[in-house]
Amino acid sequence: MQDRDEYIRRVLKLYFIMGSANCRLSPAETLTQAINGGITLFQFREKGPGALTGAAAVRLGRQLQAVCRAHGIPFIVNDDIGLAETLDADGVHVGQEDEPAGSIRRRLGTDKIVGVSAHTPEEARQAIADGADYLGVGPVYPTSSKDDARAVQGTQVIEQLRLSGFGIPLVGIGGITADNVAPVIRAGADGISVISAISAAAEVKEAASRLLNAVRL
Ligand code: 3NM
Repeated sequence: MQDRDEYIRRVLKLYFIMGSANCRLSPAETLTQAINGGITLFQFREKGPGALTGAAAVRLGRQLQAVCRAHGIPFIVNDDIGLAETLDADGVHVGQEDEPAGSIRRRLGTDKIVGVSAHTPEEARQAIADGADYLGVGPVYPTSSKDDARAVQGTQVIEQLRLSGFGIPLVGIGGITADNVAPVIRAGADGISVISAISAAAEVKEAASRLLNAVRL
């Protein structure tokens, strides 16, 4: 358990989330550059305007998974457990509105990574009881990448969780950039999860590399 937590904390350092709607370059090119810049974990999140569905989503998922595999980066699927199973992804990330983590854990088995979005100590407690490997906590700052994001909470929930003894691996998410990452780590997050700070950057590789340096400071 200790080893697993350490592994999860390590891969959570710079957790890049992306789907085709988020990219300026092609998704594969964006991901390749992000990996070259130092991302430690990738989540395929095919949502938003023009998002691919069905066989096209599976094709893109396979392509991005192959890029991850070639570089030893774990590949997580957002929400869609069926897609994660089809691709034999390394794990899934789910929100509070999705299938409960306990049932996902039973479906996927103990080896896969299961991440859960949590906004309160109660949701965190439930996720841990359900066998979650890590929590995503946000939105820390305003974000335009998620239509149904909750109210901005700053670093308050992360601090609250750590102060009340939650030691589970945890990332902050929402509006995080190289310039505002420091308070997120100081609050107790093991890493950060970003979409636009990498996918929409003029220089994707440099943006990822700057973020990684900021997380390590
Ligand atoms: N989940 P960006 S915020 C996917 O609060 C997602 O749970 C959030 O994108 C949450 O880094 C968010 O561009 C969007 O702000 C993050």
